[in-house]
Amino acid sequence: MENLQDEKQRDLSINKSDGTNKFLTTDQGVRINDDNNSLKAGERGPSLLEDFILREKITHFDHERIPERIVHARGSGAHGFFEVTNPIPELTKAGFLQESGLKTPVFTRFSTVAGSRGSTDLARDVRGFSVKFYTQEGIYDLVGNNVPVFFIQDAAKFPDLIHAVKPEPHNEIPQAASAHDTFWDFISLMPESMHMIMWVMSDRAIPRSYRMMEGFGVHTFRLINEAGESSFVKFHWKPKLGTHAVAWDEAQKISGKNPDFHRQDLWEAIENGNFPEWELGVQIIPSEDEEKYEFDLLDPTKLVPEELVPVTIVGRMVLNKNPDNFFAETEQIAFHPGHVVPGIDFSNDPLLQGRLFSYTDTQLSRLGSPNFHEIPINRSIAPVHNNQRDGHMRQEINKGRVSYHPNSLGGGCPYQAKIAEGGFSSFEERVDAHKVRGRSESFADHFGQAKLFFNSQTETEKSHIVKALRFELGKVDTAAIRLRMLGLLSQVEQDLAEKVAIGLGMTVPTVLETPINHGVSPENENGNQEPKTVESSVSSSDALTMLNNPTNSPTIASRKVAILAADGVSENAVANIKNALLKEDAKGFIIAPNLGTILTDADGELHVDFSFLTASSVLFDAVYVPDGLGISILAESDDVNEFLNDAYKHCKVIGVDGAASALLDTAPFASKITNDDQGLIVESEVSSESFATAFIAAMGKHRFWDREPNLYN
Ligand code: HDE
Repeated sequence: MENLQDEKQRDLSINKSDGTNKFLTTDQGVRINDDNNSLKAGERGPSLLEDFILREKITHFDHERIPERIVHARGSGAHGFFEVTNPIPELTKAGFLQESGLKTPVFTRFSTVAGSRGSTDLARDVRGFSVKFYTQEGIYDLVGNNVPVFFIQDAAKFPDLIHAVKPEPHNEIPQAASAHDTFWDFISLMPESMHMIMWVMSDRAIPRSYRMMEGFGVHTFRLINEAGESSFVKFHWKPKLGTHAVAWDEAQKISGKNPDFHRQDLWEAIENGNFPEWELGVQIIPSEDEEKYEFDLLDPTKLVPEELVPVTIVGRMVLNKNPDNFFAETEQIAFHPGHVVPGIDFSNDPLLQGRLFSYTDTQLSRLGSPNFHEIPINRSIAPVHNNQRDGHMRQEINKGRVSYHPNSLGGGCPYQAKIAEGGFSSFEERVDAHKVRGRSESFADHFGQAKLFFNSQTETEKSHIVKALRFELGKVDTAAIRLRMLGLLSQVEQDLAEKVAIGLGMTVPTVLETPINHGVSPENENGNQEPKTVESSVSSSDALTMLNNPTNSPTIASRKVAILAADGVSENAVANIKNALLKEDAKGFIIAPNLGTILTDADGELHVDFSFLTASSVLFDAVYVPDGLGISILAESDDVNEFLNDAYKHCKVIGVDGAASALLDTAPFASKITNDDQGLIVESEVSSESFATAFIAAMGKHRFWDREPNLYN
């Protein structure tokens, strides 16, 4: 197989345009002499309809927008490549997984689900994680999320779920938030969503960065090998930077200070050469093990614990190029879980089956034509020849009189490929069944894995789930909905329900109000089961936590440190930390009362990156206040106190040396500081190497959540 790493860029270059040193023209190529004035009958007279230049410009502008995605409208993407590190030819014949070192171009888009295109990146929400592989055998799309399970079991409920979570229809409130009555009304009647709810109420739903999220294919898919044998597979993306989150209070503040936080983070990391990277892993379940587990592989509300089936790494993805044009690439890209190549196939997961219909259908209204595959970002680098013809905005000029098959006039071309020639053939699964509108009994467990998830969390993470639920349900006006939710939560864990109830000023109901819809309506006889709990055969799994997650590493690469300073700051101290950070690929930014420069204690000048007005603790990973004569100015600043207070509250590393140590005595949180807080790096000696080492090591731990019980009680 030929290495295709740059093939997609070469393909895109055909459509790229750059106006540098070129004349301004109309869309018809006529050079424009005056782009500032419309054609008028006299300088003060009415404009003339004849002005084709004005009409063309305004008409194009009037039609610039296309409908945003019905879900996942808000997103950001980048180009990169996928490289095979551990080929699996025995499992799949997919060409892009065959040879070690083989590189395939990709475009990856991350997104939130509920918000509009202009909504905040830091909403509490699932994140989309979609990868388009431009393989030599055609397009393969892995359209996943950063959570391995989903809210519902059957595609029929998807429009209901999305209607419930989107802003309420009468007043279009709230934007990009699940904390409102309609969402929780629906959830409280859908016990099958409880496992997903645990994930969405956890810090997975407020990632620190797109670069620090896991990705999951969610459904069980099939791999097919050359011999036509099938195994089931679950796909995993494991981030090189580990899996990290922000605090909920922080997320809300970021939404105000920089709603583009994740978009900017991805963009800047790539511009700075800190290319985001993930490993692609597979969990393989042999066909004969299909019914081996206490959960059904076809049920998308279940995961396969890594303790039962380990994840095998097969390759890595690196994102190394930002798009040239957001609309042309990130907005017009069209993913579809049904875009598969020979060697990959579907399972009968009823959610996946519904998705296989939805994605082409939605592109027809979003992109406006069945020719969306011709849009440069969607174009396959494998040759495309068929008898599909015409339609809005058709680009291709198909030659000849033949547009049907079979034909003799065209010599039978384009001709079908035999399986040995790479022709796609579906896995020949035997299906012998009655046609039913129903659900399998094996889908009836709605609480077993919700319990597994909750019980796998650290105490800190459990407390964050409790607080998230208090927040979300606290925004629900209808008491009956809150009560139903407490009942469902008690099925996951009594202690969880009781703690949430305290925050709501309610008590957990002892008699469960039977949820009226658990996948089947009472009138329907087909598979009408009560929701139940099936104990998971795994009692706890570190892969499900963020804090004990095996993907985590102490790297601080690409992290940002705020250096608070004023005139008289120690030049050595600043240089010491900045250099130490640079060695770790992290960066320090000077934040001072005003933009411009500040004077150092050595009469030098330091460039100021942000003023107190434009910066905020929530936009940085850690804070450092260096020694200096200006500490008294900082001590009196409300902005500095708020900065430090937020950093402390969000459990970030705070470093102070020399005279700056005094700031901790006057800080609003001074009385809460404990002696064993390893996130506070205090040093009387200025510019010491050990200070920088300790500061960086502490940053590698990400956050010091042990502070929290003291903060909130
Ligand atoms: Fe999607 N989903 N979805 N979804 N989804 C869309 O397709 C849909 C589901 C996911 O960056 C839409 O092109 C149905 C699960 C991502 O462009 C639409 C069902 C998972 C993206 C659609 C699901 C996803 C979408 C809207 C239930 C995780 C963004 C725009 C049967 C595995 C892709 C579009 C991008 C987008 C339908 C459930 C992931 C309407 C009907 C489960 C990451 O077709």
